[in-house]
Amino acid sequence: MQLEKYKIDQHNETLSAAHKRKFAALTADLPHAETIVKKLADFQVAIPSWALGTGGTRFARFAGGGEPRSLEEKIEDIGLLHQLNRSSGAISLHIPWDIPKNGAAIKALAAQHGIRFDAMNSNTFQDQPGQKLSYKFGSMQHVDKAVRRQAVEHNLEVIEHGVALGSQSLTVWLSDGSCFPGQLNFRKAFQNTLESLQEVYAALPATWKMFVEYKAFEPNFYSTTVGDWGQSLLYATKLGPKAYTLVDLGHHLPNANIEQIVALLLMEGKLGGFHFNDSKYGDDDLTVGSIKPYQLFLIFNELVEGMDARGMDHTTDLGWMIDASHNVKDPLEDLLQSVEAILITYAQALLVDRAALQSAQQNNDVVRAQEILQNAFRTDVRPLVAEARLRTGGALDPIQLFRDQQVREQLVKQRGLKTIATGL
Ligand code: PSV
Ligand code: MN
Ligand code: MN
Repeated sequence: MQLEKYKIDQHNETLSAAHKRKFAALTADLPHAETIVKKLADFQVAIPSWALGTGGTRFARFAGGGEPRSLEEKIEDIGLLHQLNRSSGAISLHIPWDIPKNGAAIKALAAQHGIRFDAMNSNTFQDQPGQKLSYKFGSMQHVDKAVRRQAVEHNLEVIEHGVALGSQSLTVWLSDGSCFPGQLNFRKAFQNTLESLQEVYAALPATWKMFVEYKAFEPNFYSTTVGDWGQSLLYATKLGPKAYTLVDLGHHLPNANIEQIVALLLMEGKLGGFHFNDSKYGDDDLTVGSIKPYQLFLIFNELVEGMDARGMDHTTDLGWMIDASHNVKDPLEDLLQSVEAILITYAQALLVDRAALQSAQQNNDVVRAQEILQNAFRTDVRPLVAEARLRTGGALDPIQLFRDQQVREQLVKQRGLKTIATGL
C-alpha cells in the first residue's frame, strides 16, 4: 500500500512549527548544518527481504498479521517505508527465500517505488526441499567435492538472479564450521572454502563485489570457518580486488572493539559492507541502536573518518544493510526505528570536530579527545534528520504517521491475520 501525498503533507503541516523551532535552535550553533542535511538526505540503507515479517526465535514464532506473502508484497512494504523516510531506497534479497520468478517485472516494480537491489545473499546454511546433497556438515568447506560444487552452483544462480535485477554485489555468509574438537581439519576446511569461493569469484561480473561475512559462533559452536575479520580478510585478500569483508555488528565475541576493526579494514581498502543490528548477548538481531548506541556512534565515527581519509563516497562506496528480525514489534515500525537510529548516528559522527580531535590526539590530550567525541554523541541531532526527510518528501515523524494512518490494520485487512513471510 502507498500513502497519498497529501496525507504526508498534512502530517508535516501539523508538526511543522515545532520542527522549525527545534531545527533553528540546533543549527544556530552549527556552521555545517546544510552539508550534514544534504549528506543525510543522500544516505540510503537497504532493507533485508527477511526482516519484513516477524522473525521469531529458535523456540517460537508469533506472526503479527498482514505480513507480506510474496516478494511483490515485500517490495511494496519497502516502498511504503521509503515513502515515509526517504532513506530505505534499496532491498537486499535472500535466495532461495525470495526467488524472483520474473526478474524484469520485479525490477520494474521496485523501480516504481524508487528501490534498487543491493547485495544478493546466498543460502547454503539450510537444506532446501528437493536438494540433492545435505549441508549438515558444511557447504563450501565440505569434505565431499560434490557438496562443495552444489554450494558453488547455488551461488552462481544467485549471481544470475542479481544480474537480472541490477544488483552489484553478492554476500556470502557460511555457517560452515564444527561443533566438536576433532570434527574438522581446520586447514583443509579453510582451503576447501577458499577454493569454492574462488570458483564463485571467477563468475562475478566485472562491476560486482563479493562480500565475505564472518561470524564467530552459531550455528556451529566450536569453530567457524569464516569466524572473524582476520579470516574474512584472509579470504578477501586471497580472492582478489573484488572481494571485501562484510561486518555484521552481531557477529563478534563479547566486548570486541568493532570500531577498531572497521578502521583497519577501511585502511586496507577491504571493508565492503555492513549488516546493522544490535545485541546484548550474541547475534541477537535486535533493533539498531537499541542496546549500545555509543558503540554504534564510535563505529560511525571511524566510518566517516576512514572513508573521508580514502576519499570514499559515503552513499555508494559501502553496502549499508540492516540485518535484524525479532518477535515482539511490528516489523515495519521496527525498520523505521532502525533506519532512524542509523541516520541519527551518522549525523552525530558528521558533527565530530575532526581537526580538533586530531590535534588532541597529537598532543595526547585524552580528556579533550573524549570531550570532542561525547559532545557530538550528546547532541540531539534529530531535527537534522527530520529536516532531511522533510526536504526529500518524507514524513517528519514516520512512525506517528504509520500509526495515524492505521497502516498495519489495513495490511491485515488486505492480507489476512495469519500470514507468515518467508525468511528465518
Ligand atoms: C547470519 O547470522 C546472518 O547474519 C547472515 O547475514 C544471513 O544471511 C542473515 O543472518 C540471515 O540469516
Ligand atoms: Mn548478517
Ligand atoms: Mn547474523
